[in-house]
Amino acid sequence: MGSEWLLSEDRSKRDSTMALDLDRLFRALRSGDKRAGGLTMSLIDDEDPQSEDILKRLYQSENRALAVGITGWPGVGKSSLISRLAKAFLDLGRKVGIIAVDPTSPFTGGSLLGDRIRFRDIEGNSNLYIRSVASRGHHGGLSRSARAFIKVMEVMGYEIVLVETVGIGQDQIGVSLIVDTTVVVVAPGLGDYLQAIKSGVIEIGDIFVVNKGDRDGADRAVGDLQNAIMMREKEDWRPPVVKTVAIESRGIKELMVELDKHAAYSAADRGAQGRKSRAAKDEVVDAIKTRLFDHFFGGEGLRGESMAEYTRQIRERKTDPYTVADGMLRNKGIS
Ligand SMILES: Nc1nc2c(ncn2[C@@H]2O[C@H](COP(=O)(O)OP(=O)(O)O)[C@@H](O)[C@H]2O)c(=O)[nH]1
Ligand SMILES: [Mg+2]
Repeated sequence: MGSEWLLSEDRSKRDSTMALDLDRLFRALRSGDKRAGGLTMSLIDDEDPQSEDILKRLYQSENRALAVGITGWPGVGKSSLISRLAKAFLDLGRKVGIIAVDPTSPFTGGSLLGDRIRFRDIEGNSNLYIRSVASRGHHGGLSRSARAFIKVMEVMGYEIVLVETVGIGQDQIGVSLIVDTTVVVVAPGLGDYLQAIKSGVIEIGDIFVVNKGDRDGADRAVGDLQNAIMMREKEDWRPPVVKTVAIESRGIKELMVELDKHAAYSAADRGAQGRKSRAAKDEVVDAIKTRLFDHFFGGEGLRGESMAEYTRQIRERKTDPYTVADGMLRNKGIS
């Protein structure tokens, strides 16, 4: 078997009639081969026919990575913080993965290689692996791909995986279910942190960071957050608030200490295990949905000719989506 396509992320080189040798792929992954990692993640992102077999194998790995979600609004300093954290872990000799779910992240675009001085001392480090989640696929959100990417990095021997996500909403909540620790980052000014308090983000944070601690209002933000956390339902883990100045690498050690504490706590905690169970249940439901969807549409997706006709009728208000769905299910002998 030729190896060009195995070692290339250029899928067009792959003969579509030839199945990928998964034993070989996983040997390459376990040896830490980044090209094999890139190929595996692309196959998953593209929902390749072999991606489920790949996912099954990923779950058999005994390697474990600590996955940390870093979340918050654009501009609060997530990427800066991640680069500093990555640097600190790399200095300790750890293998660090970064997954950018944020499409605007400098990790995903050319600016990573541009003039952003904060990345200069980590990029190119052989113990660092950066990937972005490219597509939502049609079967799951970004969190589905991100979860698989964490597992790929785990198999490759990465010990810490930092996942950058932006904004709030389903994807954000989804991401908090697939990581071990969720760090919510806010910044003083602009009312960012007050928005966080109002929007329910408080509920998903295991650790809070007030970044841009060099700015006015940072201490007030810490206090406000602490108060908001007090209002949370009582639990054994009291989320700490850490003040950082990412651009000066200040507060990074303190954040690492809290990450360590939380890792130790959640390894033993029933609440954290409950969250993992919920995440596992979501995955089973996802898998069932995918199977039902594929079975129902027979690979045609929503592109079929009759679908075009239905959507026209819905647009023209001659029918509605619910009646169409009922009709389609009846045609297939379901319901
Ligand atoms: N003053 C100050 N600026 C910061 C700090 N951390 C990041 N920034 C700046 O804030 C901007 C946004 O940072 P970035 O990491 O891209 O934020 P992200 O969108 O949350 O990933 C950049 O111009 C950073 O240089 C900090 O601690 N203090
Ligand atoms: Mg960013």
